Amino acid sequence: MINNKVLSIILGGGQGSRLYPLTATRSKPAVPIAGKYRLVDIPISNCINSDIKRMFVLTQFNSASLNRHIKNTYHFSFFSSAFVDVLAAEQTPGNEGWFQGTADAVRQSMHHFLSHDFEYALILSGDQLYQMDFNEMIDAHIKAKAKISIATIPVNAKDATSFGILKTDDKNVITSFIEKPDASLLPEWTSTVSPEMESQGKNHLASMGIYIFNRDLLVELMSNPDTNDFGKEIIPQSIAKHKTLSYQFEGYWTDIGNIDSFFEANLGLTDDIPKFNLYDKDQSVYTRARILPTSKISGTALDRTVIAEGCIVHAAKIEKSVIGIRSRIGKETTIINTYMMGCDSYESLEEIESNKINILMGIGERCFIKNTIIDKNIRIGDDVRINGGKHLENKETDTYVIKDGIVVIKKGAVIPNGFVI
Ligand code: ADQ
Repeated sequence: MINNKVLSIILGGGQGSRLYPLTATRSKPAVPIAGKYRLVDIPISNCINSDIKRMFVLTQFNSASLNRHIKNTYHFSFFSSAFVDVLAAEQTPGNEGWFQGTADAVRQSMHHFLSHDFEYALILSGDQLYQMDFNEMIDAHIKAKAKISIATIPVNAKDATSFGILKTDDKNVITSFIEKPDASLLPEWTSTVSPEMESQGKNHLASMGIYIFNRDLLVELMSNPDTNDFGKEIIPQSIAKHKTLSYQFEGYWTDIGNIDSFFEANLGLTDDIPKFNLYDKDQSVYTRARILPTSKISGTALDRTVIAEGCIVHAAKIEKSVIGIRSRIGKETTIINTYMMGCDSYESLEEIESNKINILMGIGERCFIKNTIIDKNIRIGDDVRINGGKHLENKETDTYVIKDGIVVIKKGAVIPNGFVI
């Protein structure tokens, strides 16, 4: 079995603020997605489904919610060598703290990896939505006697400028690579793709930021302290010296590293046939088993809506929305195009009585909420109107942020009765 020779390294996020304010008080891997999961569950589940069970998650800071989630979710047998370990940037006499980039994150954590027996390092991004059997990629890597492999996917010209773009020879060996090329350069960076991809205008081959490195080569490359990033430095500098294979992936894959793509990917789960299939028994997505009661819904017209466990819903209408665990939604409220993350706990009657805020956790009565992400543990009063959309300008207040027309209500925010956005 080859997968016991693989160690997985999940890049959990830099200092970047592309998912702010969702990352204001938690590290990126802990951001809740799809009503009941966390971002980190995606790469971890792909590893488990591929029988790769030794994983490190590299993160800038050790958030309590990430540690709690990993500790409460991934229990492996006492006799198994499987583990998921979170490694946060450490301040040591030799460095000031933060990882300076993806390669620096791996470099600073090398001493943790090297105490394990492995031949191949599988490096994964922490902010992508996809289901992939890594064994096929590992097999292709070994068969080609490659030193590095990169998972690749055809993309159109509009997307190509956000990715590493590459060209290969007829044996899928990468011959040239450019990180996030300027649009004017794209005509020189096309590849031969399948007729189906060609018909969709997807004739640029993009790196998915998923890499396999042979252990010895990774050790060698990480000994150069001048390179901090895989896409900008390590990959472009390596392809001429070390055989680098392109492993073309055919399935659904999307980057969810910013508010806009995160919002779209979550709402995409409400499609009749979602591109990301949470109902596939062979590709389960794992998360914490919370032992919550079923959801209780009264008098609500539901359309293309996903509702997690433990909710109490009296809304008038919910359309194209994802409603997360333990959400409470009051009477005559309408919710459209919205991702509500839910709550970490229920309020007890004593808590409600002693609560001076006077607004219950969840969403009150007669509210209208559209094009909004509602972070965890919020209190939205009665008669609140939040109408997100392109007509709104980017803005930040104590309780919400508007980014490209999407309103994001901050974690734990209290929105008073009658408030309008
Ligand atoms: P980007 O996604 O722009 O491009 P980057 O921001 O470096 O690259 O992020 C890659 C992954 O590493 C993400 O999951 C991110 O959260 C994480 N990460 C970033 N900095 C980190 C740090 N300092 N510590 C820990 N984790 C960190 C990359 C490649 C492109 C490729 C795209 C595909 O550079 O070539 O096309 O991924 O999405």
